[in-house]
Amino acid sequence: MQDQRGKHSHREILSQPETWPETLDYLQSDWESKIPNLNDYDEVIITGCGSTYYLSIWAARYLQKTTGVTCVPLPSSELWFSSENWINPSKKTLLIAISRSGQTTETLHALEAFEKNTNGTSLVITCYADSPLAKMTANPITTTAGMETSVAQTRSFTNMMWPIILLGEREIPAELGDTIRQSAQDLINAYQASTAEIGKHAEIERFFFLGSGPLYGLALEVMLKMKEMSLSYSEAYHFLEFRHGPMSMVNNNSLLVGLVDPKTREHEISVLKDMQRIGGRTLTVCGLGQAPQNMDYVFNFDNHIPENWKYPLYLPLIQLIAYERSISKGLNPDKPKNLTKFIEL
Ligand code: F1P
Repeated sequence: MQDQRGKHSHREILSQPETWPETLDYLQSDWESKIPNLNDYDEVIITGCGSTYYLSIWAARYLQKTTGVTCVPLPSSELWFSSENWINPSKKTLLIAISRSGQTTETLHALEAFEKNTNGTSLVITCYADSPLAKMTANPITTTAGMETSVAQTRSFTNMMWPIILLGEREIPAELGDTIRQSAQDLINAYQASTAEIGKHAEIERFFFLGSGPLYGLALEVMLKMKEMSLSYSEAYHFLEFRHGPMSMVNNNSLLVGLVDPKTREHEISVLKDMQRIGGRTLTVCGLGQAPQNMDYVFNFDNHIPENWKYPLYLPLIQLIAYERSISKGLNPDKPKNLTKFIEL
């Protein structure tokens, strides 16, 4: 009997190069001409739970960087229970509510609370067009190419990133679909063997994911993937924050995964080198030619993708590491321990 463990997760992770152009085509035809302009608002609140809360953290920093509008990420429960702590009634606010399933109770309540307590505007992003959350607003963004069977979010997460990038960039570069498909497939072809080597590496027991600016939200997401899929010791920090205490946990069985930003690359590589000196191994994820010699592992993605459209490329290979580790530990990444696809209260 063939081992069926993780077959959905594996297929869904590897399908990202094909699904991303589908979502970009959908956005180009249905949304590019009418995507809301964040500069029409005084501030933006972005909310979700678990992976989609971490997506919100990435989105808030990315959108504030690209539009200059104040963007605040919140767990849905914060908005549900204490919207008055977060919403300024004198300001014109846009709420972006993100949920793969569109069924998470907290996020449904968060949207209700927002609409009840403000006269703000809301925008829903979900993978399921027929979900309760999608039906709560007149015009949801439905990234249906991200629908998935596995419990841990993989292609759903990266497909829900594209509408956020469009909100910042306002238009999709010509031919981006083909370029991003090729870049993603090249990444997987080049490093899939390394993801298996790292995933199965018996001497790696602790994972630390480091990212700054928008990449901190992605560091949180891959930290969660490693926990959900492989029940591993896994933490996430802003890059330079790691020296201020958490580095005390680095030992010879640690892997430091650096999601390197070209702008702050020098300082970020310096952190990774410091961790090598105290026994940690390093995985550097960055653009071509941005990693120095003697980093233990390097995942380079090509520089042909416009800077602000690169973010989804940081995820598939680390999702594969979590998948490989799960399988090597005899687990089933499709069915993480104690977890369901969404939390219904
Ligand atoms: C949110 C979520 C997932 C988590 C688990 C439980 O789901 O917390 O992030 O991985 O599957 O549900 P959603 O609101 O994005 O559907």
